[in-house]
Amino acid sequence: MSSPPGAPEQGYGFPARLWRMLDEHRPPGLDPRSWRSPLRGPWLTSVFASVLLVTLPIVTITGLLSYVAYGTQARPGDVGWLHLPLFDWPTNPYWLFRLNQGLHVTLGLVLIPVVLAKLWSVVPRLFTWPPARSVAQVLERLSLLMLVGGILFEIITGVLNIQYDYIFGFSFYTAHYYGAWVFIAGFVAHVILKLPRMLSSLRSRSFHDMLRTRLADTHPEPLDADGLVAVEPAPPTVSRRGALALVGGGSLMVFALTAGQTIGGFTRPLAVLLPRGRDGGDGPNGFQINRTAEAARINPDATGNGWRLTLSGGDEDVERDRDSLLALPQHTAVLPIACVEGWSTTQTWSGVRLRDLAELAGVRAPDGADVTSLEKSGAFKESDLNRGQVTHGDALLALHVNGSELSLDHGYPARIIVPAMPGVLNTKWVSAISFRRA
Ligand SMILES: Nc1nc2c(c(=O)[nH]1)N[C@H]1C(S)=C(S)[C@@H](COP(=O)(O)O)O[C@H]1N2
Ligand SMILES: [Mo]
Repeated sequence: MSSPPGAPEQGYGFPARLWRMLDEHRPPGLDPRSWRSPLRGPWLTSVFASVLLVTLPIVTITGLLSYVAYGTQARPGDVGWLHLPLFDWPTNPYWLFRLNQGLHVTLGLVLIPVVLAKLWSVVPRLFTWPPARSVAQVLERLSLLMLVGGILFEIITGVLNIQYDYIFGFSFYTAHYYGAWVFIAGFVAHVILKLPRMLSSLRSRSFHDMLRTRLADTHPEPLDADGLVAVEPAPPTVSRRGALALVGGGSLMVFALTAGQTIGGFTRPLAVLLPRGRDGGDGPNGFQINRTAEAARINPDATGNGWRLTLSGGDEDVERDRDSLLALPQHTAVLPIACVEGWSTTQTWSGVRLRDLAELAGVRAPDGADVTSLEKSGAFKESDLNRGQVTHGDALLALHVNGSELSLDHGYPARIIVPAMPGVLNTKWVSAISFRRA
């Protein structure tokens, strides 16, 4: 078989002709030459890449840890064989989940400008034609699809979730988790393929010098094999340091407008980008409310004098009204509510120790507990605590906060508060606790 004239020598007839045909039939508009920024090039791309190489693993690992913290709440069946080997999420130190989730959400948000800048810097690559010339290239492009698709999906679902709470119900959780694994696969492949080029590109010019180069002295990088550098560059309108400042400034601004929700204090009112975690009103119950009693359709009558707490797990169920719970030894602990959405708030809670309630129920060494809420629908009607979360000395069924009765919106007549536990498990309007025996 002979190659058609002009086809690459090494090609067999068919692929060579195919490539030539594709080359001649480039879809209109798919022309890398239409990307003309003189800043694009391996060095700039590698600067963004090196930032993401260090920081994205932190976002990923804190995300996976958050999944572990959900424990049995995550329902193993939801994610099939991707279910992580579960270990019991600890109760010490009490700020562990707050730190984990604050990092995950804050860093995830702060990196959005860097991710967008990195995508901008490689966008001509999306317009190479034909898209791939070998099996290796097809695989590389597939890993890119997982990387880019994965991270955009995680950003979009993550931001929607923290803005609108659980608009996806628990499927947000599963979707964000699957998306994470697609991203992880793409990220690992990409790092293996590109790390050497990233390092050599970073060495191609001095970062220090680049920060001192003005607009007038800004020139394109030498043409590169990947086609990042514009073949017909336009005159520069911003220096590289200007571009880096723009991206860094964007990240700083996101930080300033979001981090207050978890750092608290005077920074809290600054978190204007977030719907929760700003002003919770005044007084002892004046801190953020994730979902009001009305939104949760709590019938106020059910929380009045007729309310009883049912304790089970022992030989017989035990019922207590609020006054008799108040007659038990009360314990006080300063603990945060740390929501998976990233906001947190630390308050002084008092109430009955869960381990005392277990004893009252006749369960001497509880292995965990199932908590039921008056709330009849949605994801919150039940939650599952592990052994440490029941036996820790600061694990409470809280009746008071900051010296006052709990407000209805914060879970009156009684709510769960446990150190280092994801906020979502701190069930409000508790109606029953079922202890598991060891
Ligand atoms: N019954 C019930 N418990 C609940 C919730 C809820 O909506 N219903 N929200 C949970 C979530 S997601 C968080 S972060 C905390 C928030 O508590 P707060 O509203 O008192 O701040 O309560 C948790 N307990
Ligand atoms: Mo939450």
